[in-house]
Amino acid sequence: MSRLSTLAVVLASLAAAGCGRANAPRVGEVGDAAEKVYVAPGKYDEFYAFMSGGFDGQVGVYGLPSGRLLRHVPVFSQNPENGWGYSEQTKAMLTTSYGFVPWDDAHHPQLSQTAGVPDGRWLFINGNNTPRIARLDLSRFETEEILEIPNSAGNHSSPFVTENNEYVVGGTRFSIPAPNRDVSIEDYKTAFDGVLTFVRVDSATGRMAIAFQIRLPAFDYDLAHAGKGPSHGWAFFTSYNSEQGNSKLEVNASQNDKDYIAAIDWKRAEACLEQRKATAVPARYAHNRLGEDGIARSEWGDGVKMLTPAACPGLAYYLPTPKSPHGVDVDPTGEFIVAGGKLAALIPVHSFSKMQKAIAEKAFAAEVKGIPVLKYEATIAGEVQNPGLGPLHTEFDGKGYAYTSMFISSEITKWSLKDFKVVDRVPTYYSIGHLMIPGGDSRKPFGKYVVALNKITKDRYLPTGPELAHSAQLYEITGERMKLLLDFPTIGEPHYAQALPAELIQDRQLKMYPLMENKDPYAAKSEKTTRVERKGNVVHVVMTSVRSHFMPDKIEGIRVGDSVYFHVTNLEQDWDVPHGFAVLGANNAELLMMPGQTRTLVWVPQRVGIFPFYCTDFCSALHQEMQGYIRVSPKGSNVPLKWNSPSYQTVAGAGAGAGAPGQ
Ligand code: K7E
Ligand code: CUA
Repeated sequence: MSRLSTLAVVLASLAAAGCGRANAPRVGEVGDAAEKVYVAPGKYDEFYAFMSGGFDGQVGVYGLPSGRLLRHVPVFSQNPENGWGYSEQTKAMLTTSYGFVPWDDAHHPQLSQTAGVPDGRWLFINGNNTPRIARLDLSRFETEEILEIPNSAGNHSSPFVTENNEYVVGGTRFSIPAPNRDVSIEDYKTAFDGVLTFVRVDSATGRMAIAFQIRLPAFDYDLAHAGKGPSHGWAFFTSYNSEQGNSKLEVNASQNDKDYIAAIDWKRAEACLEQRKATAVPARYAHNRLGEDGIARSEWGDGVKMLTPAACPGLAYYLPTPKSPHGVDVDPTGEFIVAGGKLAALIPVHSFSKMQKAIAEKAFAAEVKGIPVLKYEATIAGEVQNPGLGPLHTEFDGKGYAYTSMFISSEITKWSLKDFKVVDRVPTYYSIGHLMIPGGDSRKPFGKYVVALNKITKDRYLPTGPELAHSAQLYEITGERMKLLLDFPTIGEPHYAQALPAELIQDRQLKMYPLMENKDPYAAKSEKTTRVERKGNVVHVVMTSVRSHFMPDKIEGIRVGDSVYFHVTNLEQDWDVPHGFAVLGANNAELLMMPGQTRTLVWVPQRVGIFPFYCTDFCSALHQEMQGYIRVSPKGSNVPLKWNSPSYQTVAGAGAGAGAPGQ
């Protein structure tokens, strides 16, 4: 594109983006928009939207079209709301080969799919800084499994799923030596690797396992999407820094006119694995799962199978793609592979069928470390001209249109998959990153809305000091023109998001944990089995909670320096009746127990005295009465262990004639 026309695009898009106030809807439109997002009291939203929390490491669940926050589900970060990562049962979920990591950065929620359509079973999301993939169960809105990804640094191109969750993928954004070792950064080109990861998902249980990795040249593997329909069996990863710079990437990685999309034939990979073409590479990685007893445990992986394109020809091809591409998105038919060339002033669209033909005809322009580079003209289906500036991500409405977020010119551009012509543009406030249409990366998008997930908020809400709530915007896409309906704030920085119709999951929600099936070894299924046990300086308090008391609620004989484990079981078998537990001087937060569930908190009393504990969740009219006392005596004291629950006489009082304290 000539300089002049680039300038014209810049000016046009600046005019389009303009200032928020000038683009506020007119009076007549306000009522119309309000009606479209209004969910009357007692009514439900039409869609669940799952938004990454970005640097907060969690998942925000919102209703659409209202934009109401329904839940904040903890994944990669400790969460004080429900003790995630603090309670003894959940701590192991945050175990990694680097130890306990209580905070990560999460970018891309991905709904599990059946036949290429979201099925509402699981949600996967990537841990970026400490490379991991998590799986959430959507009947409980709980993280069930977290798998660490070795040989990776910045698991950003992740965890995009194949049509039937055969795989969720990972890709390293920052190439590093694999296995990692002590080398000079100057040896980047020879000693560093760009490793992609394919993780198998068990179709019955969702359980993940690393199937294989692929060693590619040391570029930055940025985003991914799997093929579908005719392109099922392939996965596409964008890369930038094909210059292989190792510092000042801002300049050094922006030299080449084109970088690459890596097209991976994973069926070919499976064949090569079977032919034993992979080498075993040692790698230590954590695999954390919540067991049937609700307790998280870590297992350790000790190696991976590594494939290389040299040992497995036909495994990988590079598609030249202008200008440091970011997103890569496959349209619902599986034919078009759309890249977001973030520094380009056009949107390149590759054709899967042309790619197949180019491979068959060996239309290669070059080879990079054994990987054929296909000719740009041989795979390109078309370029969307003048879409705005800074294309990042594309979603589809299933009606023949694509919607691309334009970061620099701050807008969404709608274009036709028929002729790659722009048909509509609408400003976003401001600097849109990802965008999301319910089911918009699947074979059958649900359509109706597009949500802009913006990077900058500026003047959209009441100011709240230096940090402003992030800004999501909901647009209607049922007509020819996109129409802004609603701004709503989000928690953390949403990168990607996914949504699906509420009816796919709303009737499958777990309402309580069946108490009689509670397998926690310290569960008390009735007040009769509550007790306090001392083993050296470890004390187990096996306790129950029910409206509106704890059992026991009076404990003596605890000593300074003891490790006191409070195992609190919630005896309720009613929906939506959690109890909380907090004790004065506890250094690791509180507990929140769902009905039928046991959670455990460790408390090490540091001083003598009387320490109250209480329920933190307003559960009944007598919630304020839901409290108790613990007496802490000096180290070495001989104050006997006493508690006021039915077991006291039989367990501790045998022969001593001691009653429970002050029954
Ligand atoms: Cu574009 Cu991390 Cu998906 Cu953010 S990434 S915008
Ligand atoms: Cu239990 Cu408040």
